[in-house]
Amino acid sequence: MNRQEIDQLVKQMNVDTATGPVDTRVQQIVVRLLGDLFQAIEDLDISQTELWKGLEYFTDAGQANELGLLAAGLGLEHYLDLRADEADAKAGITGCTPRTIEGPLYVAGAPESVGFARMDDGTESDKIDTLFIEGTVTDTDGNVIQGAKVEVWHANSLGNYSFFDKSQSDFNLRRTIIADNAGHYVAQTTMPVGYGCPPEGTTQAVLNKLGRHGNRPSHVHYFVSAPGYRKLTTQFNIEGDQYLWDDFAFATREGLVATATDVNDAEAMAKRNVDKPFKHITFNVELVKESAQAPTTEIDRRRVSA
Ligand code: MBD
Ligand code: FE
Repeated sequence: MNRQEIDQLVKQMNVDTATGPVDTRVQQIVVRLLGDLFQAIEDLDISQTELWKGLEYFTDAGQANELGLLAAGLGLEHYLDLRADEADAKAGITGCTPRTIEGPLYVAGAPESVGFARMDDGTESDKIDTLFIEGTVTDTDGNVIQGAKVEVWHANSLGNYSFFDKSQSDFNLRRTIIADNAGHYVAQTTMPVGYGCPPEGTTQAVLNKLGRHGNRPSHVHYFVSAPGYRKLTTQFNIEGDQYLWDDFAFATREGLVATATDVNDAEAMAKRNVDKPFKHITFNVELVKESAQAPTTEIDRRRVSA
């Protein structure tokens, strides 16, 4: 069949058959995606077995709750960031901290504190470096944003995230820090280790077919928000990790690479109230004012909340 015949057939089956109220946006998208799928079946001569294997794959990926992971791994989530960047550029939005993907592992409801939070539950203190993260939230002119909400989450020494990894305590390595009167936030935590897709999982199965690995560099996620400003979804990825520029989820971006410096002088340790050398990362955040010119950065997606 040619495209005209395909589109005609899709319309006959899914548009002309409507007998009740139609969500025209859903109809538009379904019709387009079905037409594109039928066309791909034609062009690639996709067999019936291949088609059913594909549907079975989505069943399995959904049952494993890996569709969010798949979207990250295939670059769909990064592509949406590139589109959002384009829309920002068109709207004249510049100068703020770059966005990068949320990923599938955020959990709402983390403990909240002002200015400072200890993020780790202490169970890995003996086997991994302590990390202090600090920064200031400002607007694009450098004015501090008091009370900005800084949501931070990251992996443990095995690259695993609490909640999804049931061996960790509730909200381990997840906190909401309200920037103090100087727009400053400080987090005491442990050095994250890069995530790897579950080796026997559905996402890794596709990556294997593509000859790809499923690893991320060491990184820390952020949502930063304040009234009147566009919500920022971002992360920093840590210099020195072998996957820094080989991230299976394509989240590392210019402007989002952080260097962890070693701190081992007694005075600094005393000031931070720790008894061993630690790592330190500065991550300042610049938010841009809310704008009607660009699509909202408040993304509605299903997120767990604990
Ligand atoms: C992660 O930690 C992550 O950030 C992404 C994008 C995908 C899988 C695991
Ligand atoms: Fe992550």
